[in-house]
Amino acid sequence: MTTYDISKKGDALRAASAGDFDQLPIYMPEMECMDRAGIRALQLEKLQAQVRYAYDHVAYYRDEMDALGVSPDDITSLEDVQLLPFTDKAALRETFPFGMFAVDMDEVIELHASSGTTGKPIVVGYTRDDMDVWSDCIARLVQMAGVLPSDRAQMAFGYGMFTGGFGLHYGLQKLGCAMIPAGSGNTERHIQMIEDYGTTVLIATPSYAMRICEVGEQLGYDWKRSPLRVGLFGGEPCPPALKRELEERMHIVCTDNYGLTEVMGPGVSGECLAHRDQQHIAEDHFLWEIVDPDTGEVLPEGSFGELVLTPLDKQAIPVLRYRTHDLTRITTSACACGRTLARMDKVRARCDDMLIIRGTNVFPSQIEDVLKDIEEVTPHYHILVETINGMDALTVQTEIRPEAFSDSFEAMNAIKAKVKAKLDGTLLVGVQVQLVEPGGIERTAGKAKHVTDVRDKA
Ligand code: DLL
Repeated sequence: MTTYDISKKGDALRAASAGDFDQLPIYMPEMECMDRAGIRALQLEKLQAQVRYAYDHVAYYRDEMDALGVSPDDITSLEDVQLLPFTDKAALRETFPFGMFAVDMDEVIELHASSGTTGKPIVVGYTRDDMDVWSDCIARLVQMAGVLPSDRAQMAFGYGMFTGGFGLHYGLQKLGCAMIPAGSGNTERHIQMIEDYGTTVLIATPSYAMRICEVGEQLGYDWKRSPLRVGLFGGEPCPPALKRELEERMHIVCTDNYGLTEVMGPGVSGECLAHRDQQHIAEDHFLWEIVDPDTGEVLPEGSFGELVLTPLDKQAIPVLRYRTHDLTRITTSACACGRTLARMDKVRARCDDMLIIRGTNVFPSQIEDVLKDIEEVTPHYHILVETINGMDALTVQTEIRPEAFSDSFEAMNAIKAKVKAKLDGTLLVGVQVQLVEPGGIERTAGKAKHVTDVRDKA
């Protein structure tokens, strides 16, 4: 067996592709590699305590459970979670700001809020124990990517109410990394800091990481010789083609990590280097279910549907059966990395981001998948939905790659026709295509906004 020095650029990936997983660290092997029966027993014990805690401390849950005629004593198996009410965003909004809190504010040591753009935000709180659990969950997922205590980690998430910044910060620091709290924005400064401080780990949304990559290339920065070796991404879908491109162009290993404010923030699940399109769920802290997004009916393991999460040891805000709206499927089969924790497929779509165009369902991820196979365009795109002559009109703006860009009208028209034919064929609805010059699609320092829907609502 070859020995790898995984603090060296590329060695974690080389070890993983050679199947030498015992050379990659596991932060909490006693939890992450526990046998399935042990995980289920631990989950049941925690679920019973958490349901009792929510019932005793949150009036909202007491009322909901009383109305359903369910008592905490009815939870005698993991399947009994199905007796409990669902929780959705509306419940957290209606009780804004602290109506769902189970503890006195004196016990809360930090607040965060969702990144919602409309209406009231959702505010969540954490006790000291909640923060400890959160940091442990993060330390685990960063080690899945091969991050070590000796790493220097540069934060490109914002440090505001968004859970991404501080969440990753505390977890990386708990592992022992040197944190470089650069924050979001000022892309050129990020590149300078990577070089000056010998940054080895970058934390960002994948779309902002691509921006950092491009700006570095424009400045003549040599990513191959850069100290950077790991990218920790999350906060938005990371299409496989985008991840591959970032790994190749920046010469780093990237993992994509999932979470949401309402149940904790980042740290719910993270990608290991064995299954690059899935993420291990921190099952000792989250009970998962997959339900039919329309009926709420619980689906068997392996089915594709909406992820529902019940955090198992939240103190400040216990949340029962949270409807994430994220679509995925879950498996508990063995993983080559050695972890026994269930794996969820990467979230590519939400049930509420489906567009209905002249009666046909269209997901932005379908458009992404078509564009990724067209070599003349970049992964950057934007979708505009309007009402024209009383009808839905869908325009896909896609950015041409510098090497494919020319001032020949015919050449550009041929690319446009190719993109349109592929999109029409997949989406089964007529699409307008607009080719945009390289760099023409707006880049943001946070989550990318892919859709503008300005249809008449009448
Ligand atoms: O985005 C938490 C987070 C921050 C996760 C940083 C990972 C890294 P919210 O702002 O509440 O929380 O948004 C949560 O974003 O329901 C998903 O729809 C989406 N999302 C988050 N991470 C991923 C991911 C944070 N890796 C919502 N892949 C979730 C796909 C993601 N979607």
